[in-house]
Amino acid sequence: MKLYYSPGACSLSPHIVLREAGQSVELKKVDLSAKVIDGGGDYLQVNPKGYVPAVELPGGEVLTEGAVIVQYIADQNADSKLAPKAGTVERVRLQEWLNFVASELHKSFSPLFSKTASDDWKAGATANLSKRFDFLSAKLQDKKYLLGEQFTIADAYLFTVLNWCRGVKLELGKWPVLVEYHARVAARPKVQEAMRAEGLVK
Ligand SMILES: N[C@@H](CCC(=O)N[C@@H](CS)C(=O)NCC(=O)O)C(=O)O
Repeated sequence: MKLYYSPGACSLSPHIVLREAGQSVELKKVDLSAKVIDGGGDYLQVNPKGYVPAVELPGGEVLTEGAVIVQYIADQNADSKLAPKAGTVERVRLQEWLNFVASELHKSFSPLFSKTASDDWKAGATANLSKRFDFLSAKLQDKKYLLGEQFTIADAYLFTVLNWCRGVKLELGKWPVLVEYHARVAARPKVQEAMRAEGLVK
């Protein structure tokens, strides 16, 4: 599979999932400002929405939307147990988490990265994220991963967005449970491998 990515962006989540699933991955770096693929090519031809992630399947079909891509990879690699079986309540619990990360966390970070967002907007986004982190912290209090003992695709996504706290000066240290969780996921060999391949760690 080809993965269109930008270092450290939300595309890190499917990148981690591909490696956790034992899939080979061909990385295609995208310049998100110019919408140009490293080595040449118009990224808008791949994903007209202009954002990462996108994956190109061996047959040429392109999938977009991170929370959906990771479910496809997990289902194609069921033995890796990265998602409960489709149609079960456990799967819906996983989708609850994926949707929470996408709509309540991921997009709340956007103004914090923006050069044009007002200070008020940024303060509102930080307050919103803090409220969500309180909830998450309570949920993860006595759990290794979001669904319990088993690492899933929702953890790959949550880890990816928690990683952004440092860059936007949102002090994760206020939530020691989340600091521990982040470190636990970071320590996974496949997570390290993905981060290294994106140039995020040595
Ligand atoms: N709805 C998309 C959003 C993806 C997204 O926000 N990607 C960001 C990086 S984290 C991006 O590529 N932004 C550049 C742009 O929108 O031009 C998803 O969930 O996959």
